[in-house]
Amino acid sequence: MKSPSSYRFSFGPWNISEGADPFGPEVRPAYPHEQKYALYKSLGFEGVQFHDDDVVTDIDAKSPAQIAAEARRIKSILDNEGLVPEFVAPRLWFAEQTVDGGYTSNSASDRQYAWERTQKSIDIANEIGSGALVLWLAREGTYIREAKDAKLAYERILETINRALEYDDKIEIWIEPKPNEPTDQAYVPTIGHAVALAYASQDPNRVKGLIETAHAQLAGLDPSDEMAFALAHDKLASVHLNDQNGLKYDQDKNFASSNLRAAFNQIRVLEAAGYGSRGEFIGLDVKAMRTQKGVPVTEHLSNSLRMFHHLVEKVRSYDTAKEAAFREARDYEGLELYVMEHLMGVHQASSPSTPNGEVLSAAQ
Ligand code: GLO
Ligand code: MG
Repeated sequence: MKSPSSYRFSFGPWNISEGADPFGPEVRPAYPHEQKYALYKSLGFEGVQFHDDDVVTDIDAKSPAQIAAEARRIKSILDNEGLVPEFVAPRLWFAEQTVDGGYTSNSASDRQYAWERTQKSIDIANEIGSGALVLWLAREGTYIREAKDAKLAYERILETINRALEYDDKIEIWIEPKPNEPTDQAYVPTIGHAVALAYASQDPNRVKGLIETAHAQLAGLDPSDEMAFALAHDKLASVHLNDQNGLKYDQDKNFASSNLRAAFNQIRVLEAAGYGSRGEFIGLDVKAMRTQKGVPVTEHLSNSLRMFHHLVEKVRSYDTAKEAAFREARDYEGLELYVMEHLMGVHQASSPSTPNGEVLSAAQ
């Protein structure tokens, strides 16, 4: 088993934010973008998740040569800080041309813009030394079903994936599914959809998924089962651990803060599958509370990481022989009590019982 320190952690610069929400302005002055890199190591992170324009600002106004030069400059900052870029994601939800989506827009020129941003993102990934393109398909969906031809939209998404695989014969494409927000209904809402696209693509080995806890919860699904599905197909390229309190806007709460047991189960599934042993990152995608004072606010990152480490310990001290005995006896009441008391740090007396109520010795 790996020690907790052998996990590698990443977050994106957007996770250090100014605290604006749709109901009010920034509550903290912006922390200069390029000074954020210096915070990573001391917070316990080594990977940087990037949007294309986190690397190259004002990307639409720049030539390919300017984009490459700017990307190389950021790469040298990363090298100096001892950081690695985890992925680059085209930010296809900000520009005027992506108001109605990128790859699935009804406008041919907007689709062309989305493709060009995708090419630029792959070029940037190559310059900074990342082998992965993340597609969070933010606006690839509809607010009303009649707005787009959904079958055509799915065909267009697959066509774009194939185009990207052809454009670069090494890049991996990691799809980050999310069921809603900013659209009412997003295409590719779950990891099942993403894995289906991977298998349908020209090079299934290079198309994988990135599962965010909150996105699975927003789809009404259990994040650990979603992770298990991807792992069973060897398609879990990365995770965005965070949390979510019920079905509402995407909250990006601190990992384990709302659903402790679900968080335990995510780590239980990741650990059992040896996730991370091929260098996969544990990514966080957490937002600071708007109420938090200070500049920059980073407690949400360090606290989430701390909870991750605590839960790794909980997974490693979890008695799997006991679990097996409870399963054998089909005593899931007993198993649940064991799990709950284990998480609470309560001394456990519970053991599986036979249908007659006798305590099974194997589990004692
Ligand atoms: C939003 C997503 C977003 C992505 C990021 C990388 O809900 O989680 O934060 O992770 O854009 O693609
Ligand atoms: Mg995310």
